This record gives sequence, structure tokens and C-alpha cells, in this order.
Amino acid sequence: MSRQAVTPELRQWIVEQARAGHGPEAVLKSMLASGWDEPVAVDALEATLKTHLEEEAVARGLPPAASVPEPALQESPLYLDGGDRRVHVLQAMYNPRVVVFGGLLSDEECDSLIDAARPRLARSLTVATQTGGEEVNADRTSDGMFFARGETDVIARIERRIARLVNWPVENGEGLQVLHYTPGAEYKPHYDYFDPAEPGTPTIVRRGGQRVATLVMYLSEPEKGGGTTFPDVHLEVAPKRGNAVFFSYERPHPSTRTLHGGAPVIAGEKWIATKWLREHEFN
Ligand code: PD2
Ligand code: ZN
Repeated sequence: MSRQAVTPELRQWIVEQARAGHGPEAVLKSMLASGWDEPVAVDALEATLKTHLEEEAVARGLPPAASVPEPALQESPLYLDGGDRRVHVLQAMYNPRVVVFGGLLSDEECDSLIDAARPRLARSLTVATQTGGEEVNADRTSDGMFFARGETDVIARIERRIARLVNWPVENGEGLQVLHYTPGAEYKPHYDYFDPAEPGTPTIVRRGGQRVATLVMYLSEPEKGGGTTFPDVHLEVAPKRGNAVFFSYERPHPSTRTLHGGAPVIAGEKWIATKWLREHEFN
């Protein structure tokens, strides 16, 4: 049997149904009743509604959506192949897109990152959005440092693993950042993308495009506090050593619901390594 053709008229009809307030399930049901093959109908519906929603978003003044890194979770696997290591998939949320990985790093890799970072720590800076430079920020009371991409064999290996896990080129990653929090230290809720309204953003974004995803890897376990919080959805990810939380944002806008913070450490020490992923090659 030849595959049914998705015509502009069909796409227009789907958009009209959506505008009239009919949900995707109801529209799919009508399509099946009029003889469409289910796989063709599902594909046509998904693609048409996605395009329609994007057009509406841009018409409302939102920045256009970019492609984002995404782990292969279509069949809900319990593990992903990180190339040299099997990584657990512990939790996945769709809006915001948040995935919690278990055992992304070995204890030895966590220790190696902490040991290499420790002598180079300085009070964390954040990007000065006015100028595109860097500044000390009271919202971020950790100490930190950046490694160059591929700086050591361990770092290069971890970066290859991350690239494979989230299907995004190693070259699009910023260097790993290691942060150290002692009791009382926190990172108040913020977005990781660069605010398009800030004057410094065009300069920052010239180098590799926008940030489109973040991976926070936990290198140590504080005894209390220090979770990564997503206030818009009341989610808190526990800072378990070797685990990581991934989240992506297809446009630099709060509609992504990726507001997130590092809750204050109450007891013990928290060490993390953050990998920010850009749209394009970052150099
Ligand atoms: O330390 C964290 O959990 C955290 C929270 C929010 C890290 C970051 N953001 C970050 O490095 O961007
Ligand atoms: Zn952040």
C-alpha cells in the first residue's frame, strides 16, 4: 500500500482543529475515522502542531526555538550507553525537560576532578550581563574554577561520555566548571541562558551561540541541603555523588520553566562540575 500524502490542506485542517480547542487525541481520532493510517496521522499531527506552536510563540514575541541536546529516551531505557560506561536513567520530566542520571561518574573521576580543581578555586564569578565581562555576585556564594575542554585525560573522557549521552558534539561544550559550596553557600535561582535583553549578550553569544542545555554533576555528597531546585515545578534533585541532572532550554525565555538554583548547603560540603552546552562550536 502506498503511504498516504500529508497535504497542505490536511495541515491547515489540523491547525483549525487545534484553534477550535480540540485536543490532539480528538483530532487523531477523527483522522483515523476518516481512514488515515495511524503512523502517518501521528507524524502529521505532531509535526504540524509543533510548527504551529512555534509560529504562535514567535508571533507572541518569544525568541525562536533552537535544537537542543537530548538523550535517547524514546523507549524509556533504564540505562544509556555512555561509550565507556553504562549510565542509569533515574528520572525524566518533559516540561521543563529535566533528566536525572545515576552513576554518570565513578568515585575516582569525582575525586580526580576535585583534586585538580581545589588549588585553582576562587570566589565564583557570574557573567556581567551589562558588559559581557565577569563579576562577583552575592547570589552565588560558592568558589569555583574552569577547566579547558579536554584539559586532562579524565576530563576528555568525561566530555566524550556526556556528548554521547545527550547526542551533542564535544566541541559545543564550554569547559567544565567545578564549584565548591561550604555550609551556607548557595546559588540563588537563575536561568543559565544569556538574557537576550541584556546589552552584553550579543558579545557572549558570538562565541558558540546561546547555551541550550546544562549538566550539573555531583562530585560529593553534602549531609544536608545543597539540592538543585527547579522552583517553577517544585522539583528538587538530590546531590548524590556520581549522579547528574541534565536540563535543556530551546529558547532563552522563562517559558522553558528552567529557573533553577543550588539550595544552601546545611551540613557538609558540596562539590559539582557543570557542563554548559552551546548551540554551535564553542572556542
Ligand atoms: O550547584 C547547583 O546545584 C547549581 C544550581 C544552579 C549549579 C548551577 N545552577 C550552575 O552551575 O549553573
Ligand atoms: Zn545554573
